[in-house]
Amino acid sequence: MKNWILVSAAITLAACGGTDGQPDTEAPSNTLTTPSETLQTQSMQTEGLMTQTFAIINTAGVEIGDVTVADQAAGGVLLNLDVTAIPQGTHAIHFHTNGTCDLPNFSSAEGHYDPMAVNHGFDSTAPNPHAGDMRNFDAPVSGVVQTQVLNERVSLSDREGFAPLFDADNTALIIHASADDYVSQPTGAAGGRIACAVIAP
Ligand SMILES: [Cu+2]
Repeated sequence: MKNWILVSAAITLAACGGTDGQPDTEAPSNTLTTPSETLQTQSMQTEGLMTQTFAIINTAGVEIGDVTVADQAAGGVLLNLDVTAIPQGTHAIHFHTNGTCDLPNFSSAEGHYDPMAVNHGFDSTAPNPHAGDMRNFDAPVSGVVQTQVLNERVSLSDREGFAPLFDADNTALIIHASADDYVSQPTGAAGGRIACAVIAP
């Protein structure tokens, strides 16, 4: 009995599709799938914010934690930093240009991610800061750091108006030995590079 109802419904839809000149075989499926496809598209746009976690290594190549990068609805990304063995003190953290963490000094990541070619630092002369610039964080005696860092200028999902972290050569997250003074060009006098994460899809 159920089969009969389904078959008869299909025949009815096919007949409807044929009346406006469209092929009988395509019209019914279009009619049935269009509403759900529309809903899925809207859902993807609403939930288009990406979140991804990346491993962080030290200069010996040992994994010391990770960073979860999450697109924010208002724009930019929020970093959830979860690392160990960071020397006590204040440390600079930036996105750098190349998505590589070659040992032993991560110089392969090159300079700060700066697609707009502006000045480094929040306290420097405008236009500033680099897309990859972020506020320093503090490490306690234990070396265990669980903190959040905001970057209002970049995106994971290539959103218009925000520098894409996943560009042609991707990017790298670098933690430095010292604090960023937010003024010195082009690095903030942040010292050596002590940890690195490849930021790539
Ligand atoms: Cu840096």
